[in-house]
Formats: sequence, structure tokens, C-alpha cells
Amino acid sequence: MFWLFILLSVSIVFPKEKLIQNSDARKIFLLNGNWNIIIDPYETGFYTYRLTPDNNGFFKNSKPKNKYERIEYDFDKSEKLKVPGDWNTQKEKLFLYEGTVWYKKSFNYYKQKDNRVFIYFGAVNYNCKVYLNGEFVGEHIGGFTPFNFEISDKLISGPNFIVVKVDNKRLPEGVPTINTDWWNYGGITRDVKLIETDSTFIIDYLVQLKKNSKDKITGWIQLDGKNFDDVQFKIPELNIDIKLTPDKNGKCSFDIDCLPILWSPENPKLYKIIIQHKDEIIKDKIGFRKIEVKENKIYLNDKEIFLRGVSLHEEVPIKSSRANSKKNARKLLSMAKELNCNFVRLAHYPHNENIIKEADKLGFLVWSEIPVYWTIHWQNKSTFENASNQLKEMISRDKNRSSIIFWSVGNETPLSDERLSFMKSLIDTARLLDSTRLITAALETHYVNPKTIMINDPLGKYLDVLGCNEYIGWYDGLPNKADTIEWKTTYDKPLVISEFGADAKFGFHADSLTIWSEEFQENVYKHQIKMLNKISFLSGISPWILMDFRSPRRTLPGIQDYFNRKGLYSNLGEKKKAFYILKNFYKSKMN
Ligand code: GCB
Repeated sequence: MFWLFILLSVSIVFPKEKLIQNSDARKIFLLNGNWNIIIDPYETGFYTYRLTPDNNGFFKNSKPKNKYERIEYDFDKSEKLKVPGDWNTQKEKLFLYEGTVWYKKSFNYYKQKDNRVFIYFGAVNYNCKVYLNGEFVGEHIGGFTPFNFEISDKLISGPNFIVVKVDNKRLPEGVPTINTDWWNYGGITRDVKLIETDSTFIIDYLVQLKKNSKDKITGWIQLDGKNFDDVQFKIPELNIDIKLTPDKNGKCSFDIDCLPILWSPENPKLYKIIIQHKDEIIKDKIGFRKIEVKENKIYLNDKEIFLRGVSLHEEVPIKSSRANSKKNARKLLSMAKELNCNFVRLAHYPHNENIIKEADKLGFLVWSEIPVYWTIHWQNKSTFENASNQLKEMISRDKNRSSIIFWSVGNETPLSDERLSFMKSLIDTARLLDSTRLITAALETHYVNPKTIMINDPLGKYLDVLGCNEYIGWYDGLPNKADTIEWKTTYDKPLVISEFGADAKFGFHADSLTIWSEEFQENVYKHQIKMLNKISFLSGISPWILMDFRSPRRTLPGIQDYFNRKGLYSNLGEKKKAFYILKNFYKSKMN
């Protein structure tokens, strides 16, 4: 009985529907804009007063049919929120709100006869239930990955309404769990699209260089539907134009010999890809590059590379709200470019697709991560299913992006056998889905004596690249402690220092040992760089962090004011002194 319950809850919660690849390239009808909302902290719109599910919940969007019918809500008279967007920064009363908000949008739609229609969400934080014209469509858990549901049979020709119940309550068994160091932005935070397709259509595809090769493009195209025709696959600039015949499951695979110009930060060359099935044409822009580890070095296109990185949260400068647009992506990446970066660590959850596509165009290498952060419930089966589903959705969306070189399976997870088997299963899943990229995780530091840090976390055995967060000079001693530390590892693998840093309030000046001052942060960076230069197996760094970001944990008045102040830029985009230290260090690393 217990297992039946687990199985049922898992299948309800984690969508079985395949993700539609490259939603931008489809025939889309955007449902962005103003949505009516009802703030519902007691979930009155979902439960009866006996706390049983209410069949006439708010998702019915009911209206009184006569003068005495009592209906205690009215979406059309309710206030509005912009989609996409977090609710916290749109309404003051929602700034710290954690709970349920109902969203409703009415729209007219006329689909072509045999076509199919899907509703696609870029991301909703954290749990959402979707209803169309009063009927349940599907549920999703996890705040940072896309999902879609087919609504062909529920859609009416003419006026329709969609209701989404969004709940961002933090849960101990959630991914992330209740304790994080970032703002729990709630809402429909990324685009909502209706995607109209032919009855049989190209649902997904993979086009990348074959593992360890520079002259073989490999991949597959997956059709969805009943009538599979041949598929035409073209890369005009490489004179590739081939006809592929799908198997009985609608899948066609290919291996093509060719010599593409390789994608790199210096030359982020993208090729136009065209995939055609009957009248449907999908276009993409894809780069080809080789990434591998040999002993303790990382090689991009057979050349050793040092990752001049920075970590960042998905937050917009000045406004400090959830970032989601192309414009936001360009802004954040241009700030990293000014630091002479060639690498960004997108912490601590999958960021929006725009930033990954911009990274492809601008030539940034990317670390992409799932929110397996700190102390997850390692023994809970549905927590694992949840983490694994977020990993699958992240890889499914971004597998064609040459910028992504690392999948990270977590951050600062504490040592235990349960954690090891949880994380190892995630790594197995990532390798199964994508054999070409490198797997990493941000580990914690462990001292074997006061002067020696040893990276020997048993998880290291399963990673390609060791990530490690360290805060020497901040949580761990004073800045000059770094001068005395030696780094060792039991693994013959490259190391990326995935975090170091110190808080500084922009404009607060003092001597270099006065905490919270720009000089203190600058001091930490100077000593860090001296120490990092001595680590022979170091392949890159992504200091914490590009820009000050909101965090409910950071309460110190006048200094933090609910911001983590480890940014090299303030939340208003002002450069702190440490910015220039890092920028110069990176300049010296450019060749
Ligand atoms: C860490 C975490 C990061 C925090 C940072 C800090 O180790 O990975 O999420 O924000 O430290 O500032 O304490």
C-alpha cells in the first residue's frame, strides 16, 4: 500500500510528457502579460473547510448564475500580476509571501483542424497545478525547469481560460529544501506559450559533436505522433543535406563526417541547423566543440583551458528581481565580460534558456546546476525522484548548447553514505542522458591539518572535475590565512574553485582588516589569488559572486539589509574594489 502511494504520487508529480525542444522555434501564441490573481494563504480555493479537495475550487472560475448564488471569489475583479515575473517584487505585500497564489488568463484560440496544442511553461516556482476551462491538465514540481502538457482535447475554438495554482512554500523534503541563501521568488517566473504543432511533429532532437571527436556530428531526431515520414536534416554552411528515415518509434539517428569550425569563447561560431518533417521546419543555431579532461587538466578543442569564471544568481541588476529575459541575460553576461571572464557558474539551479542561448552566442562556457543544495532529505525516495526529474529537464532543454560544459549535481552537500548513493545515482542519470559533457559538483573543504586542505570527498571518485567552495578569509580565518594553506587531493582530476569571496558594502571604506569594507573584500581577493596560483591541479575559478543578491538570511541593518554582499558589483551595478583585482588577474591569464 505504502509503495503504491509512493508510485502514484511520483507519477502525478513528475510529468511523463516529453519536453518540446527549442520552444522559441515553434508556432507559438504567447500567454505572457497581465494575469488576474487571487492570493490564497489558506488554500480556500483548493480545499473545503474539512480540508478535502474541493471539486468546485477556484480553477472553475465560476460566476454567479443568479442573484442569490454565493461565489466568494471573482478573478475578473481581482488584482493583476505580470507574467513572466516573480510576485515578490511586483507587490509590496507579497515581498516575503510564501504560499499559494492563483493565476487566471482568458484568451481566444482557433487551432487548425488536426493540429495539436501544448501549454509550455519556462518555469514556475515551486509547485503548480494547471487547469484549462475548469479541468485539471497537469502538475509540476521544481521551480527552474520547463514543462509542457498537451491540451489539444481540452481547448475550445474561441474563448478559453487557464488557471494556474502556484505554491512556493518551502518544504523540508523539497529540492531545494527549506534552507537556502537566496530569495524564494514565487510565481510564473518564465514565459508561458501555447505551442501548436502538426499531428505528427518534431518533438526533440540532439545535434552535437560525437564524444572525443572534432570531425563527426552525431545526433537524433524524435517525432511524436502516428504518421512518420522521412526527415530532412540540413546544415547548409557545411553542405549537409540528408534524408533520414525514422524507425517505428519515430526516431532517426545520424553520424556525419565533416569538419566544422569549432566553437570557442574566442570564436563562438554557430551553425544554422534546419530540420524538416513534411511541412514543419524547425531551425536552430548550434555550435560544435570538444570538451574533455586529461589527467588533471581541462581541454577545449584539444587546447588546455583555464576557466576565468564568476558565479551568478538569476537576478536582475538594480531592480533585484528574478531575471528571465534576453535583455537581462545580455546585461549579466556583459558584466561578466567586463571582468574578462570566459566562464560563468549559473548557481544554484537551472537558469532561463535565454541566458544559455546568449552564452552560446557570446562565447561563455557554462556550469549548469540543479538545486541539490546543502542538506537535502537523502533517504526520501520522492526527494530523489524530484532532483532526478529536475536534472532530466535541465539536460533535456539544454543538450544542444555548446556553451554548457558542466552539469553540476549539487552544492556543499555534507558527507554521508546516503548522500553518496543519492548523488551517485544523479551522476549515473546525467551520464546516461549526456555522455559528452563533464560532471561536477561543488564540494566542501576538509582540513587534514591546520595548513592542508585535502580534497578526498568520496563523491570525487565519480566526478570528472572537482568543484570546491572555500571561504578562507571570510568564514575561515582572516584574509592572510590563505598564504599558509596548501591544497592536496587524492584524485588525479582538475579542480575548479567554485566559490570564494567576502561581503563588502559598496562605498564603505576602511582599512583592509575592517569587515564589510571594500578594502577587506579586496584583501581577501589578493590573498586568494596568491594561494590559487600555487595549486598545480587548478583549472579554473568562479568566485562568489558577480553581483549582490537578495537573501532572507542576511539581516544586518545598514550593511546587508537582506542582501548577500559578496558581489563584485553591488546590486545597483557599482563596481567594488575587488572587481579590479579579479579583472587584472584574468587579464594575466588571457593568452
Ligand atoms: C556558500 C553557498 C552560497 C552562499 C555563500 C555565502 O557556500 O554555496 O550559496 O551564498 O556560501 O555567501 O555564504
